Amino acid sequence: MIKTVSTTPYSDQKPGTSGLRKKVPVFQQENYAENFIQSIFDSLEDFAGQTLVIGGDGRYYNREVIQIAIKMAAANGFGQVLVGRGGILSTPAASNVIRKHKAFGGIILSASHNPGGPTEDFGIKYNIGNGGPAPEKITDAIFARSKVIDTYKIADAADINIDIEGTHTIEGTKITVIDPVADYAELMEELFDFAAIRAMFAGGFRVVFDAMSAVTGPYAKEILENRLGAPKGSVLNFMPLPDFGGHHPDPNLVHARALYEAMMADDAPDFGAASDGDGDRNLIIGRGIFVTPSDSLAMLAANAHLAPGYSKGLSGIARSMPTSGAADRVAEKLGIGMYETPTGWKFFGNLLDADKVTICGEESAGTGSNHVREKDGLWAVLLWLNVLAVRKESVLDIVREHWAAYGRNYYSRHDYEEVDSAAANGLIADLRARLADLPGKTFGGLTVEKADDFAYHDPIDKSVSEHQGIRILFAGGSRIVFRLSGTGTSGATLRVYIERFEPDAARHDIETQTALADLIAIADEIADIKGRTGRDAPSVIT
Ligand code: G16
Repeated sequence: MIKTVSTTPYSDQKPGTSGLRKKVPVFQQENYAENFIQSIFDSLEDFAGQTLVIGGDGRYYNREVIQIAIKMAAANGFGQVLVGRGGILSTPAASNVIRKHKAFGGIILSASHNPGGPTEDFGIKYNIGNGGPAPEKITDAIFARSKVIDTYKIADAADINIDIEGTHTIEGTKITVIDPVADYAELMEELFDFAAIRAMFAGGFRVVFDAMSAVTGPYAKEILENRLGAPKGSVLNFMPLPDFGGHHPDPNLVHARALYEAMMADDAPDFGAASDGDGDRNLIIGRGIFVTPSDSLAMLAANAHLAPGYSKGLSGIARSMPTSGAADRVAEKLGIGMYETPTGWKFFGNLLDADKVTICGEESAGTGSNHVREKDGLWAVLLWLNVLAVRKESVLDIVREHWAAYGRNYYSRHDYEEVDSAAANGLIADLRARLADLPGKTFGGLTVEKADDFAYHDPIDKSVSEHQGIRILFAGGSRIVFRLSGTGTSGATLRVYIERFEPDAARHDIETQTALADLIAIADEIADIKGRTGRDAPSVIT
């Protein structure tokens, strides 16, 4: 039986950078998840009889919402639902399943790198038929609908057993529980030279991958250990846990500190990597060298032709605006297009669909390609391994050679988390009001050349996205960007992105914060960060 349930709207269901993210108790309010899921369905057209993919990163509350989403998809007329076994699908794997099975779209339950647990974070996002996050046109429609919704539809059926692969029927809708890893592992085998990587491992190359008790564990075990022959134990923390073992499943130098320390030791493995809660972010560390996400994008773009899936070369590269300009130099040398988009993977979808770009990346530890429409942590790890297997050089040597050839973009992001929202909004509003006065002014010996509030004009669908970050560009190529995160769940997070270009190879060995010290001081002077936030130092430096 299909029930139509009366409900009242919530006013706070506005999707952020990547879907709706809130604390678990918020999602546990009466009809909260149901309202949002129905608002998604009400914003879509012509999906009767089509396929919907449902999966999540296994965090606390995943299983409950998986059952709700299945029953609501059945009640709303989808013909088929594909759900990952155990309710698990990494974000890139979900994107792949949507594309491979020609689904209408997918619902992904994740709050990415945010912590999980009864009082921590949960999230729901909708991906469209190309496998990518819904564009703003759709997320705006979902939010508008959520503000007036008065009923939702749900099948009055028993929970299905999502822990065993098989097929069920609810109200005429076929529900198939699928292996979450198989399709994804098969795709990786098509893209990369598994024989070369296997030979490298057999020759004693040591890899360590920290799955951070999150969703990539089963994927990394299957691919790195079972298919590529890395020794058992190469994948750490491989059991997905609802609370990620009490940690932040965020692969950065703060939350993956132990991996970083291990990789800086004299007897470090050759290659260290980690992924986040839902498997779309990556951390890359060679013995003695952390590769910043911006550099990793540039280096992967410069070497991608060494992997079978990219042997024909790249059509173009895209990066989010706050990501460093390192990839721009690679695009220039290759003579291919370079696109600068707002923060948010959804902005890459049109460029990928139109084959304007093959590889995309963001400073926030996301890299990916046209193989799916999400960033992909394990993909980045495998592309690095493929490059290392072919070049037979260390990560450190590859990084140094790259800087020598292209110059080095010193780069760091300073985050001020859980800042008072009014103070953070005030800081940005004040900068915005002063943009016209900044050019020509000198701070610490650096002259502002240009200052603006980044706006993106999508070259494919002609949509315009404004207010995407305050950019202050200095003569000589240095840059400071200020923006507020769209993924936090309490207060505001101020992100300050700092970049300096250094062409001289003799000056490529300076510690990053030291190399950027003058710009860091200028950022505080221009925006009065300490005064406005009351913080002496950032909460996280990456
Ligand atoms: C999401 C988006 C990314 C974005 C990141 C940080 O990643 O998909 O495109 O760069 O958030 O966004 P913000 O600076 O607004 O917090 P994820 O891994 O959280 O899904």
